[in-house]
Amino acid sequence: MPKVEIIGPAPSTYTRAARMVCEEKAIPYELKQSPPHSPDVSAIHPFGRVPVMRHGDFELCESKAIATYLDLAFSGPKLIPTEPRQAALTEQWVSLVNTKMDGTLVRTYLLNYIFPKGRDGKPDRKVIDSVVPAMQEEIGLLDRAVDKGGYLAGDSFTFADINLMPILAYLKNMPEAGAAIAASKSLSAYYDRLATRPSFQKTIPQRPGTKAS
Ligand SMILES: N[C@@H](CCC(=O)N[C@@H](CS)C(=O)NCC(=O)O)C(=O)O
Repeated sequence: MPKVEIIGPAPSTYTRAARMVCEEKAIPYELKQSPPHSPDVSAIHPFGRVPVMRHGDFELCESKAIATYLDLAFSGPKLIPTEPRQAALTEQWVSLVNTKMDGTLVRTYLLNYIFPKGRDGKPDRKVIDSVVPAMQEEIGLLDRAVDKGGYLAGDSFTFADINLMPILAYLKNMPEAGAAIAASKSLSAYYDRLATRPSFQKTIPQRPGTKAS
């Protein structure tokens, strides 16, 4: 069988999620760190977004679609459950995170710190201050979601958790979001527990200039 190629930069949360699927299922894969809108990526994704995937002559874009393909095409633990309620809850949490929270937590809050666009190259305080209440509300929602069963989709680890963990990893290191997560006992415990998984540890993005292990 040809090797799976995951194409996208390691720091991308969505690329990391696709890699975590490979790690969880012990799928041999190669990471090709092409940026969004590069020819490699745009040849597969109509809007040039990462990650994209190649497996032999099969090319695919969109992280959830990639996860579904890998989960169905390869053996190993099921990351997208087949039991109807658990499957639907997994889908629900992927959708909530990707269609709403990604906008608040990543595109607006986080990227303002990582790629500051304010005066003097500093984060734009106005944008951050205006998004903090929505960020805190969403952290609270996630805290309540994982409180009962210890995972987003009930009581087992699924792709919904894989999809969220790379986002939390960044947020934990940001001032307001880090404080909100620290104050959310269930979410903090959830993060600490899931962060020990080898799939998470092996996909930690390396800082530029350091060697990937
Ligand atoms: N719905 C896409 C979102 C992917 C996405 O937005 N990736 C970001 C990097 S984390 C990207 O490619 N950004 C460049 C852009 O939007 O032009 C997926 O799930 O794969």
